[in-house]
Amino acid sequence: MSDTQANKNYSAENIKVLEGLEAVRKRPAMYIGDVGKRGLHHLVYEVVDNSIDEALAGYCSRIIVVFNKDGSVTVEDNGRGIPVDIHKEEKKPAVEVVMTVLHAGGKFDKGSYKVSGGLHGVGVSVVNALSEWMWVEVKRDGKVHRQEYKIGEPQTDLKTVGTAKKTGTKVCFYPDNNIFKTIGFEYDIISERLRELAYLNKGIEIQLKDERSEDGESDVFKFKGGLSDFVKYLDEHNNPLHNKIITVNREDGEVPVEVALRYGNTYNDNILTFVNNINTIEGGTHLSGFRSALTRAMNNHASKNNLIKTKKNEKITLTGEDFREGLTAIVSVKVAEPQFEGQTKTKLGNGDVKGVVDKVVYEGILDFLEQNPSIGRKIIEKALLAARSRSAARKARELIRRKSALGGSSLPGKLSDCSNRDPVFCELYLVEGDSAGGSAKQGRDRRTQAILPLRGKVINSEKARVDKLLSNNEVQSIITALGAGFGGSEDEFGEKSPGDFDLEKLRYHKIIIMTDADVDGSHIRTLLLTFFYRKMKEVIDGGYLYLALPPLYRVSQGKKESYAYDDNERDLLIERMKKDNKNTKVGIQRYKGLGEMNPGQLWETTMDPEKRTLMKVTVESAAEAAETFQNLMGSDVEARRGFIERNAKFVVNLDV
Ligand code: 0RA
Repeated sequence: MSDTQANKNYSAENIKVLEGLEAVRKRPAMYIGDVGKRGLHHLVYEVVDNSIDEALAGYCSRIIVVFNKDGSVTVEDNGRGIPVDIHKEEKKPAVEVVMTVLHAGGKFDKGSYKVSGGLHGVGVSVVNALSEWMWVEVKRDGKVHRQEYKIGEPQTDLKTVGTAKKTGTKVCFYPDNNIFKTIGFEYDIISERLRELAYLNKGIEIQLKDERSEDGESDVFKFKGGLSDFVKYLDEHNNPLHNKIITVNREDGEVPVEVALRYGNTYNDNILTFVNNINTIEGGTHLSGFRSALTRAMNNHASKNNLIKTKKNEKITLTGEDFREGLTAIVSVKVAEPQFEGQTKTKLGNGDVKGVVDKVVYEGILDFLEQNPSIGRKIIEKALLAARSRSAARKARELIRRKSALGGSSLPGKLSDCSNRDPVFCELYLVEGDSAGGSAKQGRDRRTQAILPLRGKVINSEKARVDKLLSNNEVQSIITALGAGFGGSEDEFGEKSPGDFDLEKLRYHKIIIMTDADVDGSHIRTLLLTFFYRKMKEVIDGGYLYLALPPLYRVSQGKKESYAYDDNERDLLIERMKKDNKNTKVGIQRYKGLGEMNPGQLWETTMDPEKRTLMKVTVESAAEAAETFQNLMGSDVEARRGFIERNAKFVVNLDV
């Protein structure tokens, strides 16, 4: 502790501050989600969010983020600078209060859209408390003011350290190694988010520089087109149905709504929704409003202009699903007091937002289509095609349903089912290939573990229309084995009709994807994740989908053998075996495929509930898998392989 501070009597405020910081350090996950990679990167977002707020208030045009050589991160903006005058209640410079008092951000609320209770917006003091060291420099009133901290505690009073012509805020922090599992920032994670922020807040320049190495990367994100540019970016690999992007931007009323959308040649939709710049992956009331408005506006436009031309005896109603086929859309709203719900607190709950978004988007789309009738015509034509294929799909689904209803042999022939009938205890292994399937079948606990070997190609759910998807043998087997049906159209509230997919009927409460640890394996895993994400998201939401984690190596010494699940572990095992005798022969076998293990080994390493590690698939990771495939569309096979190899890593990032 510095002299100045030691000489001071501890005031009630000081004690309050220390208790606050202590609480953060004791339960960091409560404030930043977790202490893994995600939580670590969250620190940067937290700091950047403050600068974004300043930009949204109209005072800041540029934000610079730097990964420094020493492992710290600097975030600098050209805003007004955090105020430095003495805070009346705390009797300290306002900047010190912001940096050290939990939730002090609110006291300086500029009436903008601060996020309360959501993922972000916990305040920069949380970052400070979780940093080995941190400093802030404020350029304001012609001076540079500086203060330094260690694990959230000021090391000196706020000092003047120079003169300044301009204004701005610069903070630098070094995350605490004792709190975080890892303190290595990943360029790609931060750059993706900064790019997103630059799209969502058009015109703001956000720079990112990696100065940790000589040839470090750098980016400058600044998008005049905002959400339109975002749609173009997401659409990069698709052929657009129309060039011009449909935009809605209505600032009036309590809830500013911004929407950009375009149709492409794909069959799924890609609707990203944001509330106060936070990606609401679980959707919510703004998404409901958008979906309802889209369907109504399109149908209204179609009937007004007599665009639904049917063949004789054909009856077609265009549903929301038809208007979402091939749709890329961004919905961004600002809500003063957002209520976040759902598993990951990324679902907007504010009821009034639905009506606002619905009204604004309905009017906006209708206006656009009236001014661009040729685009309207193309969209309605595409929706008609979608409706016709939906009807074909319904017939295919009926066929599957009828097949399964035909008495005893309802389950797929290649399924080796388990004997237990209580889904809670039952597991289904989706296994790549017949030989691994055979080993799994022999090695399993047949009471609770069912095996479904996947022989043929699993179709890419990202690329195929539903009717085609349902004619794929592997997809059919999975659907019948799970026993919960398939599909059914959601209405704008996200509700399904009876008789379609029903989670209650699911025959297994653990569905485990078990693939080889090679490129083909990761390909199949991605295809399966994409299928579940696109077509049975309920299974992921329910927490029923898992990845098996087979070992990569067998390390043996005489009769002793151990398994390693990554290179690090392998090296540790070798080291341990060689500890007593440097010349000991250690055998290393790299498993390329599950088929190289005998049934006993497969059981012991990958299937035994007592010993195995399963990774639960999260919606985020599955979404990432689906995205991977979107990027693959249209590219050639070689490029595709390269892409898969480079992206196979995402599996490692899954939550355990
Ligand atoms: C409160 C009031 C004012 C500015 C800020 C906060 C501010 C905070 C941060 C955090 C990072 N960069 C920032 N820039 C500004 C404005 C007070 C005034 O000048 O009237």
